[in-house]
Amino acid sequence: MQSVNLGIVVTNKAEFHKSIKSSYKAQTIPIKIHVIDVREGPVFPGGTKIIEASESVRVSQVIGQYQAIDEDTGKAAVHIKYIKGRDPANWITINSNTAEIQLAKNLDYESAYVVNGTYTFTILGVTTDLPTKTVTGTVVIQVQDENDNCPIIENPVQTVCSDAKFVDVTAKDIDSYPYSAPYSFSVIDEPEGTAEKWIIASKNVIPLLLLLCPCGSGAKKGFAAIPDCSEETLRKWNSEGAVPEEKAGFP
Ligand SMILES: [Ca+2]
Ligand SMILES: [Ca+2]
Ligand SMILES: [Ca+2]
Repeated sequence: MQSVNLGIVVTNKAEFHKSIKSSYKAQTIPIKIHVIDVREGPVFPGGTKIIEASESVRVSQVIGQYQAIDEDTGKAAVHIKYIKGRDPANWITINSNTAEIQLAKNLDYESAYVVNGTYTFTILGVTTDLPTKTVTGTVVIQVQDENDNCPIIENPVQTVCSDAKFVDVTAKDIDSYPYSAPYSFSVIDEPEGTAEKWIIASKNVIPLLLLLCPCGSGAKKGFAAIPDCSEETLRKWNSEGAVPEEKAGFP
């Protein structure tokens, strides 16, 4: 709106004298208001943009665009450059002309920078004509988890005595459900015949193990290393009773 036309009339609040009452005629005084244009400058529509992107999105791929709007025209702002604001993990590259958002690094759902599945950074729009104005927009990336981490056995080396009835085996996986637990366990048949001796009773317990203590190293507190692997020695060690030093025939 460049100008506004108004009309006003003026009269007394008090009633007119009867001598002029009949002759009074309201006279409209026109007033024209010229509206002076003031540059509002650009704004990021909504102030926040939400983008969905998977962990599997490749580096350099454009995942979105967040252009500022010129409030005077309602269209994409011109005479503006875009730069990155706060980007805590340095994952983002901004195209200074188009405000396209590219990945500088792979998104990582498991990163400490991702909170409740979202990564937040800011984009700045700086006008190139004077007076310079800077506007800030916030971009929230909703990172979609992928199964990009293998589960690992939490206790890969365990030392137990040969009369142990079972061994607990647990696994962990830093992905979220369903890319972590529940797990599937299986016993590798190495050496051949091993798998037949083990029964996986539940998802994380392997009972009824026929397991001999490893020789030499690897013994933990509560267990002692067996000096050698001869069958005779193992048989003695495998019986209940005193520690090896007190057993007859043990060196
Ligand atoms: Ca990841
Ligand atoms: Ca993942
Ligand atoms: Ca996983």
